[in-house]
Amino acid sequence: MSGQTVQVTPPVALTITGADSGGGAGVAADLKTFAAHGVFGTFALTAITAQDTSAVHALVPVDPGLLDAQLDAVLGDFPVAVAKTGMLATADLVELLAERAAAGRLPQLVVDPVLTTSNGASLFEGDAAAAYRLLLPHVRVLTPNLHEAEVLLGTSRARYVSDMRDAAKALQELGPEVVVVKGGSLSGPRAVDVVAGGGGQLLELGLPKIHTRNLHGAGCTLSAAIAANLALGFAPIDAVRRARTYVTDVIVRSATWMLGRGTGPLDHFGAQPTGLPVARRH
Ligand code: PXL
Repeated sequence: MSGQTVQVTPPVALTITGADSGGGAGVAADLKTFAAHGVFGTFALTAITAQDTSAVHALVPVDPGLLDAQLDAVLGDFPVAVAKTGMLATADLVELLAERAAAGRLPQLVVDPVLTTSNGASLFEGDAAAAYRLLLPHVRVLTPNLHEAEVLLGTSRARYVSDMRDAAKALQELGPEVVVVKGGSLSGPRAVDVVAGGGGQLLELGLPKIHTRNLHGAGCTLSAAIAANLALGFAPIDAVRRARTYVTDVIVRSATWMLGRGTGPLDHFGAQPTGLPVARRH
């Protein structure tokens, strides 16, 4: 074999999401998470936002034709193992993706049905429930937070883990193989996620809440880590467990970061390399 180079194809994931100019969420969070897992990341942008750690100052969705062209380019050239969605911006773009998914073009689809930023700013225009219901039959893993679960189901405010169990089961009936209802916004010392898996199995996964000002992009990071683990060959429930561990580590490591005046971003790659200037306090 002397003189010959062995060529390898790394696992490839595709994220379909928005651009956050603050670098903390959306495509930036997803590509960093893929890279941290050794997965090659490709993307199709749904929207550009002018955004920082406190607010969304401008938001422009892409034209459906431009989203389609990005999907054609990536899916035509790369062996995409997993596709994931984040901010889809408009009901029109969700419907376009539902058509592509129904045609079998979005493998092992992970859907994070993003409707707002972590600061509560709206990132979606149109009837989210009607549009997402077209996409859900083609979904491998769905990761709503409590608010998103309520919007998709048309139910009122969840207060207890038992409400989350009901929501996870009801969402699973709309098509996804696995549903992860994220309960971080419920009061109490623990962050509990309810996972509806195959065969009607319901799991409650709890972790102590971490006190930090830096959670911008945590939802994107969880769903991207699930997608990365699927691309690496893990089964959905194992991918969810591994992704939760990754996100928890990242949040713990980022708690000392001081970036921006609002909800700060996450450190996807661990401690800062030595020799770099230390971050200044504002
Ligand atoms: O924090 C969620 C978020 C904010 N901004 C953009 C995003 C997302 C999640 O996908 O894409 C642009």
